Amino acid sequence: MRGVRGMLGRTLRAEKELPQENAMVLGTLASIRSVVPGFHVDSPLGEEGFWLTTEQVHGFHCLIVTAKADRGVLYGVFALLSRMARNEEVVALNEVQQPYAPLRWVNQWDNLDGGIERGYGGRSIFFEDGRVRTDLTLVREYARLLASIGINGCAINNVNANPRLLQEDFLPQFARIADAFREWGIRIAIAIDLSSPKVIGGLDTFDPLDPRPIEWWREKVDAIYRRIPDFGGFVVKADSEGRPGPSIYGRTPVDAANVIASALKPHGGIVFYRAFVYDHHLNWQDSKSDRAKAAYDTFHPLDGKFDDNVIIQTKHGPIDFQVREPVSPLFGGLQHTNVSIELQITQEYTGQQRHLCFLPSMWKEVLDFDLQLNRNGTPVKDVVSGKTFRRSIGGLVGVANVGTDASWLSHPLAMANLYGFGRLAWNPDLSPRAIAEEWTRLTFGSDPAVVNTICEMQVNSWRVYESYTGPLGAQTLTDILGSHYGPGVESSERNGWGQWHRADHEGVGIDRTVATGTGYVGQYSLPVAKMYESLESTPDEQLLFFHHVPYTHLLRSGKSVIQYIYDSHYEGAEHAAGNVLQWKLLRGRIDEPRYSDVLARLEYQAGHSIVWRDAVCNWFLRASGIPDEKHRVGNYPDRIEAEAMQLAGYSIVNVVPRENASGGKAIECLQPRGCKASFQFTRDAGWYEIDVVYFDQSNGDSSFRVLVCNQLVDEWVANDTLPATKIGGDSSMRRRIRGLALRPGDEIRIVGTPDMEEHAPLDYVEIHGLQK
Ligand code: GCV
Repeated sequence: MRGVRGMLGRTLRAEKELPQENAMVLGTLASIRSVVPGFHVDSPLGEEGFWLTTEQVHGFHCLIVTAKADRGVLYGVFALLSRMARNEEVVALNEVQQPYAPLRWVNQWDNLDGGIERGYGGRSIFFEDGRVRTDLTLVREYARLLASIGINGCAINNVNANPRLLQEDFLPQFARIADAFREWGIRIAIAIDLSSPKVIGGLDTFDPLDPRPIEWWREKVDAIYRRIPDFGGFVVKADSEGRPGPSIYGRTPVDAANVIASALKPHGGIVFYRAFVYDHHLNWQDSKSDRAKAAYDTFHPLDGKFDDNVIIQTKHGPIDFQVREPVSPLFGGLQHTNVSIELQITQEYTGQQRHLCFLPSMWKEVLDFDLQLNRNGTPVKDVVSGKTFRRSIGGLVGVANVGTDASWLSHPLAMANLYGFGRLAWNPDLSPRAIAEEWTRLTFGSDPAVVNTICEMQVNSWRVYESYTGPLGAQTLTDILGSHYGPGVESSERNGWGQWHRADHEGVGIDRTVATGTGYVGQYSLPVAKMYESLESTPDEQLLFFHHVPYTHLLRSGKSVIQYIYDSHYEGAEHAAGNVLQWKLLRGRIDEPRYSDVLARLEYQAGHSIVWRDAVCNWFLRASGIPDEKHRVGNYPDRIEAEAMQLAGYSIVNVVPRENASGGKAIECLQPRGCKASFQFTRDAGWYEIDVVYFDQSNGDSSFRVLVCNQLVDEWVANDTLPATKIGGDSSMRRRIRGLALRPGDEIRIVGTPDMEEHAPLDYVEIHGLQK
């Protein structure tokens, strides 16, 4: 009713009996059979599948949505509404759909204080000030949204769980969330801290084999089910990144998971035990130590020992949601255990919803990857859905991290990732393009120019992002010790969190072969291992993940690795700039608020891709000593460095790492009343655009004014909320001043006024001539 009213502005009449006129008939098979004797389905319907059909009933044309159970009817109704919204035929329907995977869950990493770990779409919709929110309107909206894409479960809190969540007073609060979700066929789960029996239970141990914690978990779980009879279960992050776990007592994940599983079992609950277990104090000097091996090394020996209501939830790659990783070998290493694949919808390492990065393109490759475990072909999608090894449960889990932001994930185009996750969990055989097209039509309407432009931008965007942040399998070359956002090539080396690229003066990449490297390759099935063991058969896009090669190594294209690194960064940045132009062609075809919002984000991305390009290329130029054949890297003829300007009040600072500012330096103003940086324009008279590259930290709102020959041409306040409290690649920003008539000798002056910890920092100015 609500969907039709929202789309067509018509209010349908709801009746419990069949009317004597044309109608839409919604109901389970049993209820429809009771009013339409002889009604039967041609193909069998699973528990959550549905059938959309049309029939003459008592001489009237009826559109029937039916399923074995209510949840299937709900999914059928959403499928029908989706067709209507996309202007598709609904008159002569005959369509049966079944979900591919039984578990189609999202996880939220929400904290009790209302923050969201790795969340970029505002505050938590579930929690504020240490409690569940009083107003759960957004939770109900979210539940509806999730149901519309076939999601059937949601874990509502951060896997870095607060033990307080299991205290008595939280139960009634969770019950309210569960009530809101239940209406839409979604079960809730909570992430738990394994030390809870000790931290909040008053016991002196949480040893999973001690009878007291065992009893504690049983009582806790029983209490939860008294309040929430359809409670889904627990998500467990243990022995990972400092979280307590069974290893403290010399116990294994099996010991811990099975204790909790047996408490949940009588109620039908599940334990999602995460395979993201690794040592973050690795000895980086040991060339054999390799974080990528950790999950397989820990869990493969335990295969077959987990209870049947335990699921091992494994990130899609062996590291951590990088822009490109190979598929985790653990999917092949657990043949007698339930598994689920964890995908990340929130764009932690893929641009944090400030960069466009359509992830279904990546997920589709992951799900289709053939692990070659038998001769029939064993794509990841079949392993995780339980089909390959005939497991009764299994599925896909997406870390969504939506927030209170009006568009849930902040970037209006990022919602295509949440949509795409749901659609792939339902049907992994959909193409990324089909998903992008469905989403665009549902979100922006069916204007072909709009649909084509947005689809094209979406389906290319993952590879574009990869091309300027981590090509050839180098993973995201970001600051892995901090924000996971801007460039930070050096940060992933020489520390215990794992090595990303082991680049030195001679070459780049990690040798993970069995013959000479870390041995990681040996965790795959023989045919897959054979492919990755050899340099020749490893796909170029994964090359540096598996092999250490000289910079001069030639790729299949005949290009050297170092030249590819340079070219791909330049091409990526050009593509990002091209997206701005493409988007501008849609002006007037999209409502103004969304048009402007997306435009501003694409412009920002185009600027930030230059920051990435320059940081990574200069880092590799310095490491390799091999110049760019096209003379771009390190040569910026249109650029005037801030440190080379005439400074009044401003002082020059060295930026660390040096690649994160042009020339390794920037200027800062410590004078409360402001500072000036100026230079003379020396080129021919004409029309120009000026890019002012400055830094916008989150700990102050500096202001800037730009004057040409004493005439104010632009002014702004640096008040964005980038993830940075210092000068660097995270905080770098670009302000474009268009259409300026400049003459030789003109003085261009920037006046910066600091605010709090942000000292009106400037990096450089770039001047672009406009064609006459
Ligand atoms: C919730 C990465 C993220 C962490 C996250 C962790 C995990 O390391 O940076 O924020 O913690 O993965 O998945 O547990």
